[in-house]
Amino acid sequence: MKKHRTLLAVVAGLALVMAACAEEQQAGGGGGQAEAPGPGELVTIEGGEDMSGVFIPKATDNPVFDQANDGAVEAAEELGAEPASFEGPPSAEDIEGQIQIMTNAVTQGVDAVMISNNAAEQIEPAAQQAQDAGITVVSWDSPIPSGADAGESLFVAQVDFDETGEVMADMALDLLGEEGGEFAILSATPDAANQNAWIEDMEAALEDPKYENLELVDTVYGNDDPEDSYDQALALVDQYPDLQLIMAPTTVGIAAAAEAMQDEDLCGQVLVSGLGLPSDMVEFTLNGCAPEFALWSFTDLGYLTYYATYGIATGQVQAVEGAQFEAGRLGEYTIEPDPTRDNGLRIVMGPFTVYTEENVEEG
Ligand code: RAM
Repeated sequence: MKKHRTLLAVVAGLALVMAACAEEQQAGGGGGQAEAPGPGELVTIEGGEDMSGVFIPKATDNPVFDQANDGAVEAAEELGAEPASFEGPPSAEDIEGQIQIMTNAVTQGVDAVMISNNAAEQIEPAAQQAQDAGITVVSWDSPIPSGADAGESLFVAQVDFDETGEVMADMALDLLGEEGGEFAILSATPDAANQNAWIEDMEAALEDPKYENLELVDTVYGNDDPEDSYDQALALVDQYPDLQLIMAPTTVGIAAAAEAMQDEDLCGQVLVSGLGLPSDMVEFTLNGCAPEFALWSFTDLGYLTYYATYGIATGQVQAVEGAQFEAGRLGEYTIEPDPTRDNGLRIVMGPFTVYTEENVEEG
């Protein structure tokens, strides 16, 4: 009996040692070579390996993308890797320019590309080519519509896209009150996957009877260009004399629309809301032209994007549903199917911050 027990203890001990060894191997001790842990096992992404990458914004003339790049550089430094090169077209209208940068990255043979897609489906052949060449393709801010079917491993969503419509509808209701009124959307470029998803979500949210007095009269595009957006805002006011609100789900559009309303002394008549950078909006929030708007941290978005991409490119994280990892100071994330696309995976950063005169100065 005693002999049996000793034997059992030895066998059990051996099994434990073997399990521990297997776990150590899985945890990526061998860097990119080791098999990444499967879903359900939390991976702490660790530095030590280099990763060459390109961080591609919609355009380089938009300060939110500089903030995102600052976050990506912070993450690279933390992980001891070379920061990705920040390359984008000079303006958001230059869609061809963005596609060309993705294609060049394939020629350069980098390890990873991180893109805020401004070219809708037109980016897909280049993204697929990148993945075929062994490059990790991660989108952030604005996804690749066909996701995994077009070479994308993961989309780093700033917020839950299915919440954006309601957040905007709620701000419109807050500003116009129960009696509602006419409002119009001033968007970015017509091919921006993020804005198009948010607009679609807002249209769906408006079906709720609580928003029945909010009447969406038009959607126009200012191309994330301050002048175009300014002109589009004025054109809306000319075309719709009863317009009470311009909802701009773009940091460029909202600031331009608020400036246009201020310049024309229209602030009391036509309010402006949407997604804005607090530093751009502070003056318009305090003077009542844009009393309420929302956003998230672009610095954190860039930081999280770099971490997730690094985890995938170095083989520490598998880009599969259920994979869990810890991304430095932002904590834990789980990869899940993206409900806004047919075949894409996402992680959601969140949350929104809603800004009013109470907090816009701290933003
Ligand atoms: C602009 C860009 C960006 C979007 C924000 C809200 O800066 O279009 O993609 O996320 O607005």
